[in-house]
Order: sequence, then structure tokens, then C-alpha cells
Amino acid sequence: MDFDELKEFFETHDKFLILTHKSPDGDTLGCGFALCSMLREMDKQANVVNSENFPVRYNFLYDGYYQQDFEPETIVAVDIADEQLLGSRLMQYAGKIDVCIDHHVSNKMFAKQTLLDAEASAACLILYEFMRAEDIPISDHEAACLYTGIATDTGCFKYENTTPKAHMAAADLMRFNFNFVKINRKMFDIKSKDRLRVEQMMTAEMEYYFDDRCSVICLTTEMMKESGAEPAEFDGLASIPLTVDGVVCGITIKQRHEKVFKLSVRTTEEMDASAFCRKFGGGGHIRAAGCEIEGTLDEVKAKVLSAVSEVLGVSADE
Ligand SMILES: [Mn+2]
Repeated sequence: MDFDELKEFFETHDKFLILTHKSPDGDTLGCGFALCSMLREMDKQANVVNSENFPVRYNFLYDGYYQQDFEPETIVAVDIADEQLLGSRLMQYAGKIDVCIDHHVSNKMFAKQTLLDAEASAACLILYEFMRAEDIPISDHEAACLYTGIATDTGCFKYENTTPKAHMAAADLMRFNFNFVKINRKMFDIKSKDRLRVEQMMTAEMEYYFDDRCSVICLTTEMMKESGAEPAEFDGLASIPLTVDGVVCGITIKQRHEKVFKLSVRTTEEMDASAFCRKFGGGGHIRAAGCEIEGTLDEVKAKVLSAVSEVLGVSADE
């Protein structure tokens, strides 16, 4: 669907339930709360929901937000490529989603209508462009939400998905009254003492292979327990191995169950992370992908390193 059709859809429907994806990030929440605020401004009833509680880390996005009391009639999903990402509490809406606003090329087109822009850096960028194109006023709080989604999905305007459009939207949004310095510091600079300890532990345990072109960190449930840190402190570690100069393939192996490990792969231009993870039944983006592998940690590591050696064209026992 296009912008005009979406506008028409919003005008002719009411009692909106906005679904955000599980393990929510700044984009799904930013888009969800901006859209909710926009719809309420249009005198519609609207709520935002997630399978979990909204993370405290993003509390500035739902500051002043309250749930309205109504029976939902219109279901909208934001930043959701696949109904599997709804999470257990929202799975009841699978097959019932009226509109999906998304920017993932992998979108499964599960909604009755989809506004998909796979070139967009963030779902928030699509909503921003929609509001500007349709002359819908943007409030300061909506601007903060939209900015947050664009900033977080582009890694603070550093990732390959950063586009001139993303910068232009951010520049326009910065003119509103919200504190982007505070948002960026909170999203990108600040970490808890526990998190810093976890990162120290991870970097201390990092292993290097193939002339230091591949780095690997392994995280077992035992290590997580021993650290005493909350499980959430172990999210988003996947970018660490690739921060080392010379590394082209950074791998994080995290234990899920006794003999199940989750692999997160980050790569530079020299390697296709998505193709690599597809070998193990996973997938993702070209520079960031993941998969699950069964076996003991040693077995999993051996399988992974042999696959990396093939891609890099080196012998597996370096
Ligand atoms: Mn997104």
C-alpha cells in the first residue's frame, strides 16, 4: 500500500492495537509510540502492546503513555517481518493483522495490507516520511520517538543501512524540542556496571583464529550464572568480536540449552554473514546474521571454524 492508502486506512478505522516485536528495540517501540500518539491526535483510540513489558531502557519513549480502555478492532504491526516475532503473548493476533509497516526485505507479507520499504533504514523513517508526505503534524514527543528509531537501527548513523534520507529525516527531526544528546548517550554510551563486567569477561575470553582474521567469544549458561548479571546484560554482545582491527568475521556463540548454541555472526565486506549462516539453517543480513547449532560447545566450535576456514580459503588448523 502507499502513503495515501495508509492515510485513508487510518481515517476510516478506529480502535487500533499497535503490535511491536518481541525483544523490542528502539525502532519498533519508537514507531509504535509515535504512531499511537499520531492516531490519538486524530481522535482515534489506540494502544501499543508488546509480548513482554516495555524495557525500562526505552522509558523515555513511553513517558506519559497510558493504556486506553477499548476492544481493539484494527490491528497494526510495526517493524515486524514475520509473525514469529510477535512473541507468545501477541501470537493470538497472528493471521489477524490488518496493516504492517516495515522495512525488512524478508517481510513475509502476513498482513492484509503492507507498507513495505526495504530501502528504508528504519520503520521510523517510513512513518516519518508518511507523516511529512501527508502533512500530518509531528509533536515533539513523536519527533523524539522517530529520531530514536532511526538512530538505533542505523547504529547512530554508522551502519551500511544509513542513507541520505535517514540523515535528512534526522536533521529535520532535530529541529523539534527533545534532547537527542541525552537519547544518544542513553542508547549508545551508557552501560551498567554489570554490563561492563560482562564485556570485560567476554573480551578476556576472546579467541583468535586464521591469522587473527576471525575472533570468537563463547558464552555458556554457567558463565552467565557465575557472573551474577541479569540475562538482559548478555544481549547485544555480538558486535564486540568485530571491533578488533583486522578481524573480518566476528562470532559470538551463546548457549541456549544443554546442547544448543546460538551463533551471531558479524562480518566486514570480505564475507557474507547471511550466506554463512544459511549453511546452518539460519539467515539474516549480509553483515549481521545468526543461526542455531546443536552439539557440545567443542563440536559447535569445530563445525563453525571449519566453515569459516572454507570461506576465508585457509586451512582449518591454523
Ligand atoms: Mn527496524
